[in-house]
Amino acid sequence: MAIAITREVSESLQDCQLTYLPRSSINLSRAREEHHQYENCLVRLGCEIHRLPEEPDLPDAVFIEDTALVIGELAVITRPGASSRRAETPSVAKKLENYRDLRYINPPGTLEGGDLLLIGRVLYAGISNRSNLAGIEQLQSYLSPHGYSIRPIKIRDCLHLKSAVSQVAERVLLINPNWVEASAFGDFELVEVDPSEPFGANALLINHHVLYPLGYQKTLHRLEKRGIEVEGVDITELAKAEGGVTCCSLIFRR
Ligand code: CIR
Repeated sequence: MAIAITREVSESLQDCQLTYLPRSSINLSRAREEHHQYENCLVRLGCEIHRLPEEPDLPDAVFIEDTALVIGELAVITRPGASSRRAETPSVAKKLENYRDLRYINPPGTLEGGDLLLIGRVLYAGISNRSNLAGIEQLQSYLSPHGYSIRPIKIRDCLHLKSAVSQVAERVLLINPNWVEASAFGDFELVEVDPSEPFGANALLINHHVLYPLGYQKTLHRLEKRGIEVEGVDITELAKAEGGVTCCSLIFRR
């Protein structure tokens, strides 16, 4: 069974980092309810939830994906490019040390998990405002000995690589081609987001099912037309904090 580490939504979520969206009022109790429904969905898809306690003073701590990369052989604790998020990592390291040997991204490297798309033994690593080449090179030094190859990719106009592209089936990616060069993924079949839904490229593939936000109906229909089975989740409030479905969990095999 897969483990999904999550973290309760912080009471200070309203003060989250925002890069591309204007600040709007977030309903905290609704955000918490969405998060619990998201966890329930992960349980239905075969995960065991390990929820870390709330970090009241760390607004973005619910977006736990950004703090680590877990692979079969080890876990890498990131160094978020957003300095307000660096205090999120120690509690994640403490949890992950029960399951994996840990490695750390050190200055001047920065890295956030939202920039990492792992498909088999190939890791696509977004070069973004949050993740730099120094961070990606450190990651490479930890992963290469285990047979992983790293492909750095520049993104534009979005927060993370996985805002622009994510995996929806073994050889199928969901992509917003305005935010990342589609040719970088030439080996894959690509489903494009509906042009009216630029934020719709973040999907979470788990056990052959895709968790996908209910807010992007046109793209959702494109996925269904392609024969991809979708579990819709409402993340309206979390999306106001620029959160998506991949970023609320760290999923790995025991
Ligand atoms: C941030 O800007 O860091 C948060 N407000 C949102 C992080 C979303 N993370 C992700 O998609 N991996």
